Amino acid sequence: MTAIRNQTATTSLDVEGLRADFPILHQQVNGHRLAYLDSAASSQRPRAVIDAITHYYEHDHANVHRGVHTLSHRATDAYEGAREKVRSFLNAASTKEIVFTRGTTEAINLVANSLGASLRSGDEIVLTELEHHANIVPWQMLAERTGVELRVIPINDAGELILDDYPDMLNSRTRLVSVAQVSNALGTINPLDRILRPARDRGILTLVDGAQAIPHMPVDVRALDCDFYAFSGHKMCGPTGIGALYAREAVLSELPPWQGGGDMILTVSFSGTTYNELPYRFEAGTPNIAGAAGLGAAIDYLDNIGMAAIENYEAELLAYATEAMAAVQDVQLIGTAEQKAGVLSFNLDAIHAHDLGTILDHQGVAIRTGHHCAMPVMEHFGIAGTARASLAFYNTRADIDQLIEALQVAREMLR
Ligand code: 7TS
Repeated sequence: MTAIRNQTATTSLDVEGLRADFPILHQQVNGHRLAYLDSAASSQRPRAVIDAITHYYEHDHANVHRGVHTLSHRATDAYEGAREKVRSFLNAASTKEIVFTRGTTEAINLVANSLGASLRSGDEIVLTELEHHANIVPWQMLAERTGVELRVIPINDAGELILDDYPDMLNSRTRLVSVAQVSNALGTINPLDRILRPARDRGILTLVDGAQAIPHMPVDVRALDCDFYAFSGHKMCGPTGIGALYAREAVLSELPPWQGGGDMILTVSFSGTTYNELPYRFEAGTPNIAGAAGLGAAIDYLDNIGMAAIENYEAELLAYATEAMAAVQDVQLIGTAEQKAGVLSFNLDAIHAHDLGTILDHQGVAIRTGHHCAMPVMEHFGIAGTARASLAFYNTRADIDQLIEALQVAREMLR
């Protein structure tokens, strides 16, 4: 760990030192230095996270919660210790409010099933046009089962939510407002205060999809005053297959479980079953213990750098990248919101995004191409997909320069 904790300064990140913590970044890909610009899909992991997982399996593994032996205690400590780290990272009031899930997708499906059990035909759920499919399809499936209706806040051509009519969309039938904090396809940072407060004022529940926010900025669920907050570990330097749902205790305690099995019960008999206390009622079966240990290490790592410092550094890098992109002839930037996180979605003239991605890969530049699981966004812009470069704190201007050079090569090749 080389960076010094710093919550305010803008240029204090020792990025080269931080990069040294990430073994995967130091390799040649297709004969070139690797420029990894796909962190919105999945970030990379520092040595500390890899070591935490290895340490767990080499020293501490056993099943959690039910053993009397030492290893089971250690495994339980690793798992519950990670829950406390998540609580602290989100500033939640209690670990009872932190449910481990496979990630954002499972967290949203949990809410769609558990909250969904009490929704009826004619109830309404408000989403936005810029959601990832993970915050659309579970609600469509619920709509098919129950007849709930989905209302959608539209976006403008900069990729910003149009909130003029939003307060009027809320009515006595609205049960939930579910919205991304940051768009994965466009990078737009949504004005959550303008979305959550009108809902809270009317007693409507709110869910924030934090998948693209939590790796890039400080998050405080009590300051946001949301009822649910969903995120994935693998986008914030943690392992795949682990994430969490924050749920306000007063809300979660009223919800029925959605999966049944071991660990989520107190007693089981054929005459009836009683459920465990929070949050275990929502964690059926043997959980991803090693994943939680890795996520805990990722949180320690990010905390040590400081999320405010990360946010400031990435904002500078985004400004640099946006300016550099604008100078490349024939590039159309998709998503030009005033408030943006480190995502550059673009098309290069008539070149198919997949072809562009392949040519860039041949030059060591890793970006993502396609609809980014946000097909309604693509529909809005009348395009099939985009090429998307996405930033993390371990990216540098050298990565951006390599991207720009590779784009120039692609332009020459495909003209
Ligand atoms: N919500 C948002 C805003 C996302 O960006 C993603 C994943 C998800 C939910 C789902 O997260 P998961 O960890 O459960 O899969 N986004 C992306 C992406 O932009 N490219 O690949 C995955």
